[in-house]
Amino acid sequence: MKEGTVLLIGRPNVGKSTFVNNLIGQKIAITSPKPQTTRFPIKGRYEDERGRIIFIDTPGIMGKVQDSMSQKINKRTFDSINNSVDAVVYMIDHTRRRDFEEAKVLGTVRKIDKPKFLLVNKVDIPEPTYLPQYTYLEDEFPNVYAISALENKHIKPFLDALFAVLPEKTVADTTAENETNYPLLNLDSSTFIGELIREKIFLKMGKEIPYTTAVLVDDITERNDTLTFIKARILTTNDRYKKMIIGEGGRKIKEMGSMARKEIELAIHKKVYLELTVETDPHWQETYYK
Ligand SMILES: Nc1nc2c(ncn2[C@@H]2O[C@H](COP(=O)(O)OP(=O)(O)OP(=O)(O)O)[C@@H](O)[C@H]2O)c(=O)[nH]1
Ligand SMILES: [Mg+2]
Repeated sequence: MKEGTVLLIGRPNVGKSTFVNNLIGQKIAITSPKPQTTRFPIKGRYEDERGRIIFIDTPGIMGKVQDSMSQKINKRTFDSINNSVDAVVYMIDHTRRRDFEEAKVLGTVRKIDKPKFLLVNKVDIPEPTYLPQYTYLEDEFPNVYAISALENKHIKPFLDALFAVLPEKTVADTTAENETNYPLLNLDSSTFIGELIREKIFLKMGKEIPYTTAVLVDDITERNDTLTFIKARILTTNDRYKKMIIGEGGRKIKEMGSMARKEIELAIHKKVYLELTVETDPHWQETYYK
């Protein structure tokens, strides 16, 4: 049996979280078309008859870091590169031009001395394609696989090659991490529920607003066998954004709350009452993203 830890790295938006969710067959990381949806490394376990792999989905590395928040998020990805990693998966999106940001990620990947795999994602999209801009990477990465994370297609040859480089499991390795939270390994339920709510903000609000927000889950109480009460707060940096998040007649927050509630209900197999509010806190980044 094999057992190993695999780091997934790439620019924002290339499809890293989509890939991990669809491979594992359960949503562990939120996804959206906006960059840096993922804010911290998330560990999920994949298992089959060959063994188990712990994938670490990381936040996309931002090229131009203008604010302290992206700087902190980038740092979390850099910090997740360490010796406990057995292999690295570098994911690119052929539908986007290679640019300064890609060069920054490639520079980071180059410094990692582990077996490396290049995944060319989104091959279900025929065009636009900038594939010719990336073919030079084939010299550097002997293992190149074109996949569709969204459709979970063409994954098998990659997985076969990945398992081949992972170490044989030793007896000492058998203490599995956090079995109860399988397959999601490093987020507690309130953080995960906060993430599901945050995803709806990324999906439903305009370009800038998601970056002014964080979600805090204050209470999860099982009222009875069938109903769970959840109280959560969206924090944003100013009153103008707060108004937009609430929307006319509370329509926007109701829509996002209802989407999140339905998803939480599916995840926990219970009815959920979600009390969702918005608060202005100009300093949440300093308080919650140290
Ligand atoms: N068509 C297509 N879209 C994809 C594919 N993989 C991901 N996407 C879409 O690309 C967008 C970004 O996907 P994510 O999984 O959030 O990307 P990420 O790399 O985790 O992004 P960050 O967390 O911001 O670093 C989402 O809208 C996905 O639905 C794919 O294989 N094909
Ligand atoms: Mg992500």
